[in-house]
Amino acid sequence: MGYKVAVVGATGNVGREMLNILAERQFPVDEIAALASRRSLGSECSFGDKTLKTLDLDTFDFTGWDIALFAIGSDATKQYAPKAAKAGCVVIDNSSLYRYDPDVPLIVPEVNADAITGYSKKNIIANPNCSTAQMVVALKPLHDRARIKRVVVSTYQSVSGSGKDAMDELWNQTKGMYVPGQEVEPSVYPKQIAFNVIPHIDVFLDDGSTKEEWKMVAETKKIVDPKIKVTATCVRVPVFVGHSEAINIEFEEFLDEDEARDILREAPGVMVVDKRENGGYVTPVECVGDFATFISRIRQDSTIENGLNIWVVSDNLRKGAALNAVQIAEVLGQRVLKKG
Ligand code: 2RA
Repeated sequence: MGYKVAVVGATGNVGREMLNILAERQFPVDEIAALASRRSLGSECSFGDKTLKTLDLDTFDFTGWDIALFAIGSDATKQYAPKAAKAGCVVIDNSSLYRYDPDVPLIVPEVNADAITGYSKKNIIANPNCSTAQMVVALKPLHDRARIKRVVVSTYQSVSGSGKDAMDELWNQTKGMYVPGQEVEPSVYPKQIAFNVIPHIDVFLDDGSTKEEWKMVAETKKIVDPKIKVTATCVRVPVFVGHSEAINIEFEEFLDEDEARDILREAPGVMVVDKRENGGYVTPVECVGDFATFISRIRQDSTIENGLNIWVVSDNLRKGAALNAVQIAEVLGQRVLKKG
């Protein structure tokens, strides 16, 4: 016996990946519903070798459904998630709406799966921001060995994190650079993204950081350890899929780079690719479609007493969103709902 699972926002980048990954990982599904807004009604999406017709989220009754994976914006989530939760369907939400709610667990299964027991307060579980997910998978095993004091991270985030329109903008703007008369002005982004990088993701806050940077700080503290100091610079780069991060870590005690590498090789969800030679590291184009969080360039930071630098790359639509949500559903099924 399996679960009745709804994917809300089934026609978006993340929603489609949720359906793909539910099928790839053979999640025990008895019935699947692909839900979308009225404007996407009737469109089709794949679930393994099946084709699903999208259903209207606005009129859908979640009564009797076990799990709803939400992949829509915070405003729409605010309207529909409580309705699903109240009907007894456990919501796993990819938006930022509930991530900082003390009554909602924020889960990366490789890091804090035990926190899932807190789901019953609101019948909602939050999925972290994509740039946070891959970082905490890398930090947690090192933190368990040599308590982390401080993290300085620079991200190189692909345009798929902004949605399909952003991917189209990168594609058309790049083409337009070579075809006179087909230039494409910035619209999704404030500045040109083709052959350029933009040090601005989400809105600016009063202290000069952006909300994306604030999310990495707040979510790392909630998922790993509130005592860890984090400072982030989040940058959009002309890559279609795959977020990369240069992470500098300061520990309470010295951690040798070789021991760090051995720890990461054994860590759940991690694939270490780290050779000090041409190509001995992972780049975004190589992570697309993979489940792993790849870690390269592991090396001491000798400018501080207990420092380490690492390079972390992962498919932002998978570990950064859809895969993590499905993994949460797996933990929920195994530890709580116990069907299937
Ligand atoms: C981004 N992390 O990359 C944000 C939302 N997915 O745009």
